Amino acid sequence: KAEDGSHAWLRYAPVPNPNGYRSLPSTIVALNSSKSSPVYTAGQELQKGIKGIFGKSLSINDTGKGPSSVVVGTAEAYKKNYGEFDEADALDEDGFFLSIEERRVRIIGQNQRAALYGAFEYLSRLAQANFSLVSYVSNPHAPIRWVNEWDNLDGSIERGYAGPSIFFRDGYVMENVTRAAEYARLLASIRVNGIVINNVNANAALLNERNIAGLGRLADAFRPYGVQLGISLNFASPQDFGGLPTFDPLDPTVDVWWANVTNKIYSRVSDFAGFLVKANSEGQPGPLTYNRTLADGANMFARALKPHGGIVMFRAFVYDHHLTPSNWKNDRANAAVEFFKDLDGKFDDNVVVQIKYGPIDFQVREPPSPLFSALRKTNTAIELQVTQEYLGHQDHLVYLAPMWKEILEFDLRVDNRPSKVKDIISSARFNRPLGGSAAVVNVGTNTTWLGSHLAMSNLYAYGILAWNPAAQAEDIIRDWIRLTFGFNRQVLDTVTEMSMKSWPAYENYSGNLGVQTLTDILYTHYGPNPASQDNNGWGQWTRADSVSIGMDRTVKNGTGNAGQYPPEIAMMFENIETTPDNLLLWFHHVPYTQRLKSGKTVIQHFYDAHYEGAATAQTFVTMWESLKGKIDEQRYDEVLFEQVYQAGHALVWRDSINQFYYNMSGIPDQAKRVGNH
Ligand code: GCW
Repeated sequence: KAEDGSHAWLRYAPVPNPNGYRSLPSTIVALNSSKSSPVYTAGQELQKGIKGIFGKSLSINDTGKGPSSVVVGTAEAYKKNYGEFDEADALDEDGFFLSIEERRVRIIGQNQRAALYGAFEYLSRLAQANFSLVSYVSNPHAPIRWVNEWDNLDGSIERGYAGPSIFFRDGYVMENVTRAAEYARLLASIRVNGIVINNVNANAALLNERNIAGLGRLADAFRPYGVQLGISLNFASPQDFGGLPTFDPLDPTVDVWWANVTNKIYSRVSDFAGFLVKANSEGQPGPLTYNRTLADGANMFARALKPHGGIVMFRAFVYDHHLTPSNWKNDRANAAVEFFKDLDGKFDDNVVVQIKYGPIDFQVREPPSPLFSALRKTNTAIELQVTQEYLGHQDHLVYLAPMWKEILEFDLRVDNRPSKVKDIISSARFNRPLGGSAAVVNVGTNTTWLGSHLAMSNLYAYGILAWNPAAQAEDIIRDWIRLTFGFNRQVLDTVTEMSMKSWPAYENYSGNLGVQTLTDILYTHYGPNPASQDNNGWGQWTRADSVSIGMDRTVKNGTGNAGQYPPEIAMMFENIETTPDNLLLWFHHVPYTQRLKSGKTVIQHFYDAHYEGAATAQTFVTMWESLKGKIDEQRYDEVLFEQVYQAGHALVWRDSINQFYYNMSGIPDQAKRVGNH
């Protein structure tokens, strides 16, 4: 039967051998749930899921001691009805206890949304025909697990590849919030607890009366799923929208203005999550306009939010996009540390500095941002992208969990001690009260949410990793495939193989050795355009000339960026011999004839990698074709279309990049594929 992808991984398709599950409970007990509470939602979801998976209709009660029931509720409600339970003390905020016994299932959340997370977890097991009896507590790695949407009020989406906004149209929040609610449901199932609904290049008109009423509607749609609403703000709003003569963060009238706006939002959205702010970046206004610090700017919002319990996500993506390339020492990668390091400890407790995973901008390969190691007395969160801005716009299959894992597991060795990025963004390393992750997702009205069926594995993986960064990329994709495409073994193995090969393939046919993606950076961020990197103010330079390539980020001779890392890491990146090949050109400027650890020269590696990556992309087509008849026709055809396109575009990538560097260097390809032979 045709499937359009709108249910994503929440299809609740029938399992092949339901008899494997001997003791399906006969009722659902959703404890003390009022309509629109997440526990109520959990009850509905269990009912729907069990109906879909087993074809069995269960009734829902809100209290009960039935002998064979699925009980879902908060710890508090559970205790009231059934008495103490041992695991109660082990529950952190948003954590849940799941116990599956022969004739009883208990799903107990530390709070309402946690109970819903537990219900989704139980259903995910059932939907994967995993009927084992288990009992465990699952707690989140960090409290902030948000998504960011770069939706504009006119309904367009910056760097969105799945059609127009599901939140806005013609300047206003949409009347119909059905799809927004469906999105919140998807997010709750992967334990995302906040959505910032508008573009960080923010339009202050979001703060008008009609839109604030609209925010209320959206928050009402999200609330049953335990997802909180947040918004991006334009720093100049007091002036541009409020009519004040200034937006100076230290001007008391500005403070009062923000407090009023914030109060107004909270009077409509009592559980409002907070603000996301892009300031002094790419032409956006900010505190630096008034010679105030970035901390002054962030704390202004923090003060307004504090009485309500809200938080400020303040982006670290602050840099000068008019850098002069002729200065060898200029380096955009240095900006975040330069702007923020002296402010460590100066941010209010409800400010979180949101840091892109790498020092530049969502490239196919970057080291972790050094800022993670420089802020020890500041809450931090990592910013990832599900939307494939530089990674093929969802026209290319690029499963991102392996890339995110490399960053999250990277040990920055702060004070020569274990300091993995994942432990810095949680409280583990610096004992900060807040922290976590945000991912730019940019879903749109396309039925597949992201414009491609396979791209949804990235959204799924994001949620799983935000909850538990120790999860393995391959385990995540296998769960996702079973939930998305069912139980066929060949489908499982084939889509796993394609996915696991996809990021390395994309890296191979785009930018290698840490030189960056080599896509067009001036307009589309799509397709090969190595020439666009250099000789402009954006600072995504490769510094390629006829003999050499790469950014010299050493302390001894370059921009000093390597020295922004803690000593052990700085030393590793300072020296060519100890820099991993895949970041060689990120940190070093070398001749094309430089030998890699593999023994190949840089230029020969470019040529070979491009052939290899493009060849891998061709195999995705045949691999997918081998699944014909094993997947519903609609999704089979739609994915095939994408894979054929990717295969072709990979060849365009291969030949453009190889020809470009052949022309630049004049060095022939040893295998005689590149150039005029
Ligand atoms: O990567 C760049 C994008 C911009 C984006 C900016 C940011 C929303 O090209 O479109 O602006 O990053 O992250 O703020």
